[in-house]
Amino acid sequence: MGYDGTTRRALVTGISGQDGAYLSKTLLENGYEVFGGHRRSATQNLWRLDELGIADKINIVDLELTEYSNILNTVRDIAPSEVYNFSSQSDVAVSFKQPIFTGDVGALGVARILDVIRATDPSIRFYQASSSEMFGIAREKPQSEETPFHPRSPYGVAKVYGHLATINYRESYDMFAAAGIAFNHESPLRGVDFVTRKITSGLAMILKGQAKSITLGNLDSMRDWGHAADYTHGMWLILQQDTADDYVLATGKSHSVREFVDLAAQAAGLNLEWSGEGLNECAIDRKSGDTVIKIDKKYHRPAEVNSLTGDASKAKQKLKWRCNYSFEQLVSEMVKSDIDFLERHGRFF
Ligand code: GDR
Repeated sequence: MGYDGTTRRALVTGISGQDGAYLSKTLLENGYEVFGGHRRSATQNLWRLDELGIADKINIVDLELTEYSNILNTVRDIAPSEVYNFSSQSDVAVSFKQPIFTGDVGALGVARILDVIRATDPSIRFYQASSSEMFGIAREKPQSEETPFHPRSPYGVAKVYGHLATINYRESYDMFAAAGIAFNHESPLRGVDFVTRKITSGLAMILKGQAKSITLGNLDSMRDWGHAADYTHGMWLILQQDTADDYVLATGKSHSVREFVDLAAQAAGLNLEWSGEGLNECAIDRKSGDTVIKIDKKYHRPAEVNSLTGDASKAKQKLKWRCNYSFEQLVSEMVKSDIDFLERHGRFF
């Protein structure tokens, strides 16, 4: 069963992640039957699907992207019309410690899925989650689909392979293989190790008396932060086009980590005062005098991507894609949601 225009059956790899959850919600709202690929582990971590109220509507399947036969049998059994690949070791800092695993899943994993599609049913539409990390030391600003890649981490290197493999299969076998080059996209469902949610969850813990401070790395890093719900909608649109292509998904505005901290602190009712420089920089809450932000070298990376800003003109024009959330709305939603999350669950997971 291939893509016949009416059958709506999607396989989403990386179902336990932020994008897997938001995209699945969109797919369900559009009448799809959703199959979620999940790496087998001792504990099933599907809390994001619960938060969106869709956990019982998704068929969870064990899927391991390092196993070709597992992918082959899964695609054969499900016979999806669309496959969205969100599976990867997506933590850039961790990729320096686990470069081989990161490449196995993030680079070769993409080739394995593409080759399974080629061998089973080349009419299956494929979406690859490419990343702004591919630009690394960006040669121009803002970055578009035409900007050369210069990744700065094993994660970014793996993503370049996955991206180019997607284009190569499209050109070689006439497959509908498309990619979204997504800039940082955040939400209340973001993992707590990524800087935005580390900050918002940390602030919620400080307000609750569960933590005294948040320890960060490079505050000068600039990122183009959007809302994941907007981005996953764009990813779905990418697979609904007449032809497969690649699109940057970005807001076009970037902010420093320090700015994110300031805005999030304001949303949490704190007023920060910064002092010191480099590793000695810190921020105190003017009211309580408590040190809220500290710096530790261990959160600095062996190589950093200092600044990213995306140009999403192509997606806006061709997909009619728009961002509904402003940066301010994103930050305040995350802070509010984390205060509420801690109230409901007592801890973050
Ligand atoms: P990034 O996201 O590496 O851009 O990749 P992350 O939130 O981890 O880092 C953003 C920037 O913040 C700086 N930073 C810190 N980062 C973390 N995680 N923890 C800290 O304490 C900290 N302090 C400062 C980082 O150095 C960096 O410059 C994300 C991932 O989701 C990728 O999978 C995805 O492809 C890209 O976004 C787009």
